[in-house]
Amino acid sequence: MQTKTLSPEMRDRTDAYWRAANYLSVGQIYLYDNPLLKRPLAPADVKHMLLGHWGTTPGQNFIYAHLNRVIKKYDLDMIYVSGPGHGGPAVVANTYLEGTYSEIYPDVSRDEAGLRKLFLQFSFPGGIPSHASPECPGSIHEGGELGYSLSHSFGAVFDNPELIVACVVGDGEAETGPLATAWHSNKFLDPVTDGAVLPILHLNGYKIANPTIPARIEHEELEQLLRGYGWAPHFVAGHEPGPMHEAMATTLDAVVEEIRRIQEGARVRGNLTRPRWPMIVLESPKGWTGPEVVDGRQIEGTFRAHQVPIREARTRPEHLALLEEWLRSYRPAELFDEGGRLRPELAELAPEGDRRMGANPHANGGMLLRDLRMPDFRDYAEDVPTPGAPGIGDTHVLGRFLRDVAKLNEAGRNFRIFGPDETLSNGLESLFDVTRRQWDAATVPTDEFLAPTGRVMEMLSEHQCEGWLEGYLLTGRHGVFNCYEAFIHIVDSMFNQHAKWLKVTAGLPWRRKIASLNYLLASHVWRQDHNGFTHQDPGFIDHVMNKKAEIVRVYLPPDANCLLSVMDHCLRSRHYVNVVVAGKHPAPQWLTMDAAVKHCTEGIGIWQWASNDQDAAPDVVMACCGDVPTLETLAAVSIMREHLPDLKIRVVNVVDLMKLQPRSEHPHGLSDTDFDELFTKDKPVIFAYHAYPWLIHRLTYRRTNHDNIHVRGYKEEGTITTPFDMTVLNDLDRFHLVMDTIDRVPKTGDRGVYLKQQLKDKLIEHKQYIEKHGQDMPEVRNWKWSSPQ
Ligand SMILES: Cc1ncc(C[n+]2csc(CCOP(=O)(O)OP(=O)(O)O)c2C)c(N)n1
Repeated sequence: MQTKTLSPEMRDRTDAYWRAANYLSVGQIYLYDNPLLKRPLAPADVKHMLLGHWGTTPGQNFIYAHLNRVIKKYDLDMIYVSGPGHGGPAVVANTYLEGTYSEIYPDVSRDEAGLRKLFLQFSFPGGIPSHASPECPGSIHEGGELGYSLSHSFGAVFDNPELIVACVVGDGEAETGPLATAWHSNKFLDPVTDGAVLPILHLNGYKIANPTIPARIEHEELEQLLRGYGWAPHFVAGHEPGPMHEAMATTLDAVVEEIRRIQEGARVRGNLTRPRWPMIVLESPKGWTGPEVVDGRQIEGTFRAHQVPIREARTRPEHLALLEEWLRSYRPAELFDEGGRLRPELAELAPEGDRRMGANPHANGGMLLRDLRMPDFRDYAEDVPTPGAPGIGDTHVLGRFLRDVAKLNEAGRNFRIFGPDETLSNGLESLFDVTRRQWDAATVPTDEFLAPTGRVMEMLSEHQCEGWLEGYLLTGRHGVFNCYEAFIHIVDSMFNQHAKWLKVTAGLPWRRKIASLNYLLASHVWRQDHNGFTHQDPGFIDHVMNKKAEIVRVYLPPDANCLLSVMDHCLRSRHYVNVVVAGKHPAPQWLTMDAAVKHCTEGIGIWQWASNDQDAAPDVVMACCGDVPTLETLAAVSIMREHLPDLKIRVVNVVDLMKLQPRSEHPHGLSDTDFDELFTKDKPVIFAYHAYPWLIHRLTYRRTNHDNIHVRGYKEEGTITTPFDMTVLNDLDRFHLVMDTIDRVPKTGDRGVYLKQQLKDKLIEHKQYIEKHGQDMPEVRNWKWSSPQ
């Protein structure tokens, strides 16, 4: 390398800083005591359990040290995302070296005692995890589950024009589906209003036990692949530290200047052609600077460097000697003074204050979070003069509200809607009255609603939508993910990781709360008219319910006014995952806005206008949860009130699913007294539920009347058919609900038996009718609730 970006003195100091980070990383994995190696390493200085990932760590330390240099040189506002976040020792070491770690955890001080704690706590009971976990300052991405680094990074830079996210992508991680598609994020970035992502593909060649694909294709093939994704890759390759420092420094200067050129071109000169953003491919040995050979087997530069290269240092003297040699190869006495403090000429290489990547407020997004400006959701109310008034489709009503949320926060640039090509399909078309889908690729005149800047982000990848939104939220903004109910399962695992992150950060006082992750699941199981069986799956709720009660909330508003009230609440909430399931098809409306606000605030309640048990104990409780189950329940109630007038019926509607759980399990849970009052201690409960029935049993199994709760829900029967037939296929229809009641309430007597016979006949009529006419019977289609006199 002929370039001279680094003076020899600067190169040596950068190398020393890197050695310090490497030393601290090895120390974290191995050392129980003797942190500065002031005496010969003894077996008792080594931890019993050796846990952690060395392989990725020296490469990340190298990157971090060089990023520090460009942050200082160009005064960059930069955060670091560690895709291979299993390299926790690297981020911990670097945030310690720059001082942020000790500011947050004063006990882990910048001296010998602090070093001992730093080493001991890592992967140790009562200590910190081995990943770039929430406990680690500067991290918004744990990287435990690989694949999301690039989408998180893009989420972070949307609407953050000054921010650059340096995103290390593991070459193994790059094989995952979410990461592979995340390269396309560059077609959505607006160089004027958004910041920049600098991907650094860490080509260290190996995963846990295999080579990586990007490392085993021709150089040209990799370059073409990345160019094909629209990037301008810069390669830094080698293993000799000296030339590598020079190459990395030169390359980083070039890419930072290129990013600035692109941004200036767009912002100052109005250049709107889609830029080819720069990225780096860093090709360095896995386990770089670690032991070359252990027990006759090559370690450095192979997959064997992935975790802990020397495993028996406590018990085998030759391993202990190797470990000591490795640690001493970093020459700790040159790096830290007698007291264990990083020498000042190295300490000054780190940026200062908030420019340190561990202290950058973007990585503790709650610090930057501002409330949304909210329109009054009551202004969007559907007019409901009487229960059963016709509605245009609940999400369409919500769309008008979200449109104005988008409008009111346009200037604040802190609210976005994400969806995999479904914002229109899910009924949120009103958004396009005021904003566009952000899109930086080519357009043709027949396109709709595309613009370089906009509040709606659509890419046909649920992973991207989720990852972008998470990155957006984690850096202190707000958003909604609208998705077909069935396909939200694609991000089950990403939801898991985010929920875990929220749980852990909720317990860290220095981490500020962030806005909730709001899912709007429309196009739900009961109304998949175009698509049928493949699109019918309400199981995301079951999945979500496994997570900590403090974090998850599930709402099934029965109509538009309830949906407005629920969504207003969700958008104002903090640090939750809110799942809201709503319909988009024209459907009857039940509650005035005033009633809806009360109902949603309570989360569950008796619908007095539909019940007739005010002056006597009910014979049956008809419970419902979800828009279609509510419709079928009310239709069933109307049949019973006409044909079985003596029957005392109580209608209970559930908006907030968590109300069903005991209070000891969920903060929203009803007390046993309240539950028993609503559902009685001994009367049959016919429960029509939106999703898989078992969940209701799971939530209520400790309640007094549990044996008497009979749940109807989706039981995996579906196809392309009429809306009513979907409920029939799953025994959730009004006729089945009435027949269930008759079976369980002896009081219905012979009248009940005759009614049951008529309803069985009706079900046959229904089948014959739909097979002939291709739509539901008029009495079903045109059914309306009429309040009994
Ligand atoms: C989605 C996912 N699948 C599997 C794993 C298990 N795993 C942990 S590290 C790793 C290899 C990662 O390789 P790479 O991204 O190249 O990182 P590096 O080599 O830098 O450690 C695997 C497969 C995981 N963490 N996440």
